[in-house]
Amino acid sequence: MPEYQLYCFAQSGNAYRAALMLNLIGADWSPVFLDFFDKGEQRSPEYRANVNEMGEVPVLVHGARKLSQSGVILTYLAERSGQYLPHGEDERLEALRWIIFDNQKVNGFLGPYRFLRIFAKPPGDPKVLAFLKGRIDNNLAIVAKRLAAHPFILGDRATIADISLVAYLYYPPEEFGFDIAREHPTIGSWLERIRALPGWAHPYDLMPGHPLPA
Ligand SMILES: N[C@@H](CCC(=O)N[C@@H](CS)C(=O)NCC(=O)O)C(=O)O
Repeated sequence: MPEYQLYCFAQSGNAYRAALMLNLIGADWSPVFLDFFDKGEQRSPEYRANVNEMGEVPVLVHGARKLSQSGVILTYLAERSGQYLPHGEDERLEALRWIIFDNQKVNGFLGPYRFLRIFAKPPGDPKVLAFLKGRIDNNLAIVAKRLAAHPFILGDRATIADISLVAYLYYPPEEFGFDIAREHPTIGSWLERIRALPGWAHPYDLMPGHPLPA
């Protein structure tokens, strides 16, 4: 049995943060497929009772521990491995600041936008999509500006703040209907720097469940 198990599915950028981190640190891990789209397993009483009361992925299982919230999982893995770890109080707080901004306002809007656009049946109301797109454009511009001044979010090296922020950004542009890397060249080159890290893999190659059955 691998040291870590991760409840996840291929289309989840929230889970990708944890899967990518496990791969980048060279952890011994295996995915546990959660059937989100067909069975809605995350909403079952069993899942809520035994895996995650919040009804979400990712969940990282490590021995007797079950951790949810990707920011918590990233912190745990960085502290245990010493990799992608912010150093000192200032960096730690700065990483937390970007992780919260990401969860709430960057990928926190991008994930539901993509879901409502391509997975929801029926698709989301155009007015809701337009609202989300406005927020996304504003918040991606904030990230792009930051990356104009630094190769990575905290400075010269990649940390868990970067791994959090890439959550949905490697999924194909057709899924969003706009090309984030092309619209924001500093984000595009940052994504290439992260793609070059040893252990990087695409979400559709790292987690089970892609493609979805027709
Ligand atoms: N802030 C959480 C977000 C987790 C999340 O929203 N995961 C989605 C999958 S991408 C989920 O499981 N949603 C449950 C549902 O919609 O029922 C994290 O970063 O771990």
